[in-house]
Amino acid sequence: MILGPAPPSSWSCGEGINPGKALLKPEVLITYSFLFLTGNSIDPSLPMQKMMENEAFVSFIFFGTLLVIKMYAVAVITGQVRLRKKAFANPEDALRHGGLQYHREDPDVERCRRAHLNDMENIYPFLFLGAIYSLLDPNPTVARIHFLIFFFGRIVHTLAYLLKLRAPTRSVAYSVAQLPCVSMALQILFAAIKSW
Ligand SMILES: N[C@@H](CCC(=O)N[C@@H](CS)C(=O)NCC(=O)O)C(=O)O
Repeated sequence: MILGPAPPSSWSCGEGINPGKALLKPEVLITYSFLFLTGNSIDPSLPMQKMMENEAFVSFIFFGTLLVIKMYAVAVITGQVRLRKKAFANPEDALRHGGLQYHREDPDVERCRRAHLNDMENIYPFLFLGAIYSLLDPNPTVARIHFLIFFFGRIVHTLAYLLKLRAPTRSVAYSVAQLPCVSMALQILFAAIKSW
């Protein structure tokens, strides 16, 4: 059942620095908490609801979030390798774990850091391109193929980096993951030019 009220005009948080106005108005919070607790669906004209009806966007959210979690995993692994190899980035950490001599670099830690840096160079742009591309109303299957290729390319890239797999495994994974990004970038540019 569609029960929701008209989308509130105060839904946005961008009302500037005005101490008289709440960032998110209490009546909005109360209304939506009520709808949530009573199990009633909210008005499908709400932007977020609309977004979640976009199959391509839902696929993008799914794979994008998995890749963000993968990046967190690399960060955790980096910390574990630091502890195991006793190679700390800061003197206070080294002091806590045996002495200042452990304030040093280690090739395995640096490898983890390079994997993470490469993720930042590639996954951050993907999060931008994928979001915009999804809003162009692409064929959901084609969109999912784009996201899947990028996702598996980046997973293999990380595995190849951390497990020191034989070259050119990492480079091939990197290149394969770039393909859907180039495709999405071109489609976004064409769409932008068309509606210029
Ligand atoms: N910033 C990258 C740009 C090119 C790139 O991302 N290459 C891939 C495939 S060879 C890579 O895994 N580079 C290793 C890295 O970024 O640490 C680099 O310096 O290599």
